[in-house]
Amino acid sequence: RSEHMYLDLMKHIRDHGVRKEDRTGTGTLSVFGHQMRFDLAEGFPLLTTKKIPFSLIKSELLWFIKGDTNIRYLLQHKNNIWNEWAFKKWVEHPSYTGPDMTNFGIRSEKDEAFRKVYEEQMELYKRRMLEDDVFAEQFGELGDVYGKQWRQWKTSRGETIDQLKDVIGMIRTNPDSRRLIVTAWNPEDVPAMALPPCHTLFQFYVAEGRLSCQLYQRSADTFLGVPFNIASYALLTHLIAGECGLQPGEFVHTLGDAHLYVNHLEQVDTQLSREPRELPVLKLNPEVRSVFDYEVQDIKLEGYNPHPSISAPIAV
Ligand code: UFP
Repeated sequence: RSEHMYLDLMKHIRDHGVRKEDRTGTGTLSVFGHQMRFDLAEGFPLLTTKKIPFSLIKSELLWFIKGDTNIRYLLQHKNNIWNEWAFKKWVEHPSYTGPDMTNFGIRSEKDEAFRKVYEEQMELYKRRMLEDDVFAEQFGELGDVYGKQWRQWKTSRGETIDQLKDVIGMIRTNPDSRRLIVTAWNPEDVPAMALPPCHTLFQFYVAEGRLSCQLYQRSADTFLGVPFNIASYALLTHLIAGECGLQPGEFVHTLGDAHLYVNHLEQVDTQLSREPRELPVLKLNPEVRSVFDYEVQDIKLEGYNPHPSISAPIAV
């Protein structure tokens, strides 16, 4: 069953991972090179051994697909997962005159008084992002994120490549192609990026009327990040299969540095003690013809009945 692919990986890293220091200073157990396969006909691979907020996965993926790189769309959908990145740009800008927010991530974890001030500033920022068009345009923009790489890849000749649209066209016209690839990794941009793409590259494959997708993920926070990543690419595969008149096949998830942060190990044990339940089923609005036209209400899950969520600190 699908979910065991994931649970077995966590168990494997916990029992056999090597202790490895990392950029965030947290410390990890890590393995290099691992592959999971999810047959999408079995059900939608959203974990049931802990509750995962599917609405966040949905609005983030639609945001990528639209080629949007401004967090305003996410805020309008009550999705806060990219806020810190945009907020950082705002508080480092000369026109920001509020209290000093240097290193707000680490400081708000250690200093309760600062945390209050930070949360207040973040609320102000979010409100202004939603109410002030000019402010939103300038200070909600993240620049080089997936939406840009997928839909508006800039070439050295000043042209723009719409990788997602092109790959959908190729799936339709030349499904046997072995070149059905979208890449987010641009070596020219990487040195200047705060967070170089974790989902580095994905490839589609068509056989027997089914569309499969394989993702190469260079770095995988197995407890917190990977459950989101699996569901996001499974959803993308469903949407594109629908547009191309194909059935969803497999999602193949290939990981580079697959790690568990050492401050997640207790949570991992809790999750591993739980029994997976029936997977939910994805329901797409059949009226929507193109992946570019979906809105959040066109995508629904039925029969999602997970164990409770398990909270864990995120390493930044
Ligand atoms: N990470 C994920 N999935 C994601 C994402 C980040 O697992 O979709 F955006 C994790 C991987 C790693 C950290 O723990 O975030 C990125 O750090 P680094 O760039 O040092 O690999």
